[in-house]
Amino acid sequence: MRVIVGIPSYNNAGTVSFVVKQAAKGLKEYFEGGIVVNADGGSSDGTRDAVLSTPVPEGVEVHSFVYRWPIPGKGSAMKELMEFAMEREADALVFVDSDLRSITPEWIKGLAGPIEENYDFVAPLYIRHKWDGTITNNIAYPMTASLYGKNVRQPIGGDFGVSAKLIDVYLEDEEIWKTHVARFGVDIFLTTTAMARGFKVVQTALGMKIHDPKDPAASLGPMFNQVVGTLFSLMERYENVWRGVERIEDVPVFGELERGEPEPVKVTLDLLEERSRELFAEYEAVLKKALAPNTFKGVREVLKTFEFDDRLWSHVLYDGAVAYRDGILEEAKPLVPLYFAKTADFVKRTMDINTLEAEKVIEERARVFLEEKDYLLERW
Ligand SMILES: Nc1nc2c(ncn2[C@@H]2O[C@H](COP(=O)(O)OP(=O)(O)OP(=O)(O)O)[C@@H](O)[C@H]2O)c(=O)[nH]1
Ligand SMILES: [Mg+2]
Repeated sequence: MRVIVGIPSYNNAGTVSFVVKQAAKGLKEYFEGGIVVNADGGSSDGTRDAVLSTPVPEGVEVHSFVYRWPIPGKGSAMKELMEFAMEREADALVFVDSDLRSITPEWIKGLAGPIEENYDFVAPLYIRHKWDGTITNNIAYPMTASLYGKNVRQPIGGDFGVSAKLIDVYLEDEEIWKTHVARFGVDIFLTTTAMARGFKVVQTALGMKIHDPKDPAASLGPMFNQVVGTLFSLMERYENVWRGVERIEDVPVFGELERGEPEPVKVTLDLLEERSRELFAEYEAVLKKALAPNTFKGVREVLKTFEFDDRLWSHVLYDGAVAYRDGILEEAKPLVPLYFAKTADFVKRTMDINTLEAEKVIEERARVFLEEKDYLLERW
């Protein structure tokens, strides 16, 4: 099987060489070689030099290019990595992030191996610190599971394996690459498209994910807007798929997930609450129009205590999706203060428990979202 590993990057000189090395080792060990290719967004810190000067085993080629697609973002890099993979007639393309510090050669086997067994989309399954991946845990996971009925725990993990057949579908409509999909919307686009179009989906156990994490209130606002905007637009497109889904089915897992407590991720609770209140005041008028009266009333109460139950949170996102469809919300951004509030609630609720125990809180959330799906169906 011809395997290519694609690495999007933007100013990752400090970490990318390690990723290239591990990827190259994985290709050599498990696939008799292959290509590692980097698509860079015009880094100024020498990222491309770091890629190209990494020593790799014989039989592995290393390439690096600056993507040409005019929208700067992770999605544009991934689009051109897919085009590269098609030109080279790859059977499987593996994406890995350039800020990973816990990647091993086995990740390449785990992400590409299932393609050999006729899967088309391989999602990562890793242990992440309870406060890493707050957009995943609060939104992408419960929404995707309850809408499309597949229990994929890391729908926007960033490290994926895809088949050539699926790449054709990702590249079929150029227009989509002019949206938030060109930025951080790309991960939810890849996962949702694979599910909604009926491709064979699997998860693969990768152990821990350790990367350069972000403190939510300080730097996750734009990412929220791009991920949630994409998720909402795809709801319009795949309405006929998710409408009929009434249960969440398990998705097979390749390999076995080890246990352990990952290194802690920093979350500034005060900043979350402060930014939540500030941004809520800024967007109050549009939120009043976008949310159902009861939901709006509920979130006003939330901002007093930062206790935010999953049922109300599901209504916020479901109302948000409807308002987005109707053009009342042109972007998902006005929901950012509520994401911060929900994250504050989660941080407080999980202050004294470990990552494994926090998992239960998140699984329960997906169950609540599914229960509340009737609410979405009524409003949609
Ligand atoms: N080419 C390119 N790559 C990017 C850009 N932004 C991010 N990336 C790459 O996309 C990958 C993921 O980006 P991160 O910033 O680590 O985001 P993340 O890990 O998904 O998000 P967090 O979980 O919030 O940390 C990394 O390999 C980045 O280098 C960009 O504008 N252009
Ligand atoms: Mg990262």
